[in-house]
Amino acid sequence: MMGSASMPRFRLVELTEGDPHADFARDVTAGLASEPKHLSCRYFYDSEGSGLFAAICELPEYYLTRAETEILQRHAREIASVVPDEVTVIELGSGNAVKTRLLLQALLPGRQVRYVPIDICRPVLEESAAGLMQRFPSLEIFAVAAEYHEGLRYLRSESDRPRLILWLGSNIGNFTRAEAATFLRRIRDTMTPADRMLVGVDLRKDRAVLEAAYDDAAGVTAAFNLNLLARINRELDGDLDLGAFRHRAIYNPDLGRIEMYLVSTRAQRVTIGRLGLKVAFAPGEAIHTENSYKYSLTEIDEVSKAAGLLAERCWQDAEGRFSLQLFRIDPAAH
Ligand code: AVI
Repeated sequence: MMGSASMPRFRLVELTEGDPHADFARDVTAGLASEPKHLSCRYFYDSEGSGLFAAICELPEYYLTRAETEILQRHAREIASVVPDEVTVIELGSGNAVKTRLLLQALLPGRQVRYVPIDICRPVLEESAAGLMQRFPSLEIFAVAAEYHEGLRYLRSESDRPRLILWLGSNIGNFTRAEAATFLRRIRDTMTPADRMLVGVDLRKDRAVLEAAYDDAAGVTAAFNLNLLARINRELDGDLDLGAFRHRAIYNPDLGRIEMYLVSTRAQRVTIGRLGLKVAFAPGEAIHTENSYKYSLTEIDEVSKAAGLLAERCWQDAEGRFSLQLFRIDPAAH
């Protein structure tokens, strides 16, 4: 814990429901026994995977981070203008919080800000909090190491001041549209009329741009995807040969989503010692590891309406690749 004993500027709680290793073991068992095989993208983000994701955000092909940063650079002051003098900024999936700095920079002069980053990866939370505290000497940080649904429960308790809830980076894209509406509705049900929510959403666009963003020339996204198998080897005593799987990212325009797979390059049988499991792969057989949904403006409207939210403002980057939406609750919604 940092800060003075009487008034700590930094606190961290870890809200782990049950045993995360047991969840991983259970989901790997179920996912590899399924037809077709699948693994959840929530398991990408161990320390290794969080580092690889930070590297993805810097890639020339992964335009999402740059586009969202451009919008924040241009409009952070306008966003700050709707925020009261005392505010709690809650960020879901805060990661390294690089973009959040732009907002905090606009908010902090003249405001008392408590920042509540919620992220599954504790080391990332600790590192980003240390950087933010150095950069912003008056900032109070209460970090929450938790999954989204646990973090949501926490949102209810942080209600002594108006809140600005951040869900940036098109994290919404890793939910189906129905799940996104349900999740936003659950957040909405914690909001008062003074609260605002800022959501970053990646927009539908050309297949070539999308597929390059998820299959970069340097192979960082491939390494990010393959880290799931490396994680099975590390944590569950697997013997998967990473060289016998290749990364695949394809755009499905009907569903408006990028789909990521790990494809077995040959017939093989793998053993996962801690699970007492043997799994056979046919040549070309795929494990589905992630969906990343892209939105039209109409689809954003539909999901936000279903969640009982009203867009007070929305912005796009100059090339119209990404949208940032500032929501408040729709009092007329049921
Ligand atoms: C975290 N999430 C929004 C990223 C995305 O674009 O869907 C994860 C990612 N997967 C591959 N590249 C980035």
